[in-house]
Amino acid sequence: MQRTSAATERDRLRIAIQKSGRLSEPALALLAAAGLSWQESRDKLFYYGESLPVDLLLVRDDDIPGLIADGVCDLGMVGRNVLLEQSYERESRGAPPAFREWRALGFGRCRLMFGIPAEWTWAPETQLPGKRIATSYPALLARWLSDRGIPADVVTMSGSVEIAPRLGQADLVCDLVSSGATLVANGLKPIEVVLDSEAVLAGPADGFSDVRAGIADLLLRRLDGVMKIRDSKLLMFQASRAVLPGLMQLLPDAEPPTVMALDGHHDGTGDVALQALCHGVMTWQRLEDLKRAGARGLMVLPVERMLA
Ligand code: PRT
Ligand code: ZN
Repeated sequence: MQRTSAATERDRLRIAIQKSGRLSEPALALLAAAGLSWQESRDKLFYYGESLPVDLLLVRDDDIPGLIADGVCDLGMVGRNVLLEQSYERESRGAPPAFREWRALGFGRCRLMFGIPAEWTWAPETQLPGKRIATSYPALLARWLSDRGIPADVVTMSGSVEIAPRLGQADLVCDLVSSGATLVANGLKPIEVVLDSEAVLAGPADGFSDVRAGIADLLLRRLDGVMKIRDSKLLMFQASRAVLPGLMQLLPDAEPPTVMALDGHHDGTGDVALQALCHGVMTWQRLEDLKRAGARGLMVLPVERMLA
């Protein structure tokens, strides 16, 4: 079942996803939501597509861009940080572009940031020259530095970057951050975003010219549909008309809302009930912000299907 020479395989699409890590589950969930189902190989490294001719290869995330470049896989789901790092690395040695981001997937969000000693006040142009910066993303960091003409030493490390300053291997770090807790626990403060990252669908720099083009098109359309509705919620609340502009500012991701006057207030001044389809994640924090801004009786309803 598992063919080894993918380069000769032209009738099925093969997607690389992370075997075990932050991106594994959400990648599988997204593909499943797009209607894909599989038969797993015994070693769980290869999933044979049943509902569509789309197979999965489960690998280390760092291998994904290379697998696309080599034609072993057609597409991959990988962090933008990994994809861009390897693109810049290829570029720096004059290799032609072999992969690019096809879609942002909306999960695995994080930021590549500097982590500096807590007592520093950030002044990169004057502070960084001659400093040693530990990172697992040397090409991304080198580009950031050279864009600003800052001569600093890039110390490449494959893991545990955050402890480098304590061990005296570096003066500061440039590392992935989500909550920032790891940096803070190591006496560093996160500052300056070098890259905003999330999982992306990566594909070859050029599209496909055989039957895989049609399969990839179908898959992309389904993924777009799933992503559009994934975080969408119907938000309902009441408020006085006077505070509506302020409330709408808190809802930049909302479609134009339906606004209904509540009984006895048809003079354009009283209270309204409002419903709006929101595409961003409706967190408790956002609901609390809306409440503070004057929304009452807030309700968040799931959206099952949408046909525009
Ligand atoms: O084995 P394999 O090589 O496949 O896995 P991996 O260990 O390289 O990858 P994994 O699963 O750790 O991360 C995969 C991808 O998830 C990364 O390339 C990013 O695109 C994305 N991602 C999202 C993150 C984080 N969030 C994140 N927080 N990757 C790493 N981290 C690290 C961070 O650097 C810190 O050390 O997690 C730690 C906790 O972060 P804080 O800021 O919340 O403390
Ligand atoms: Zn990795």
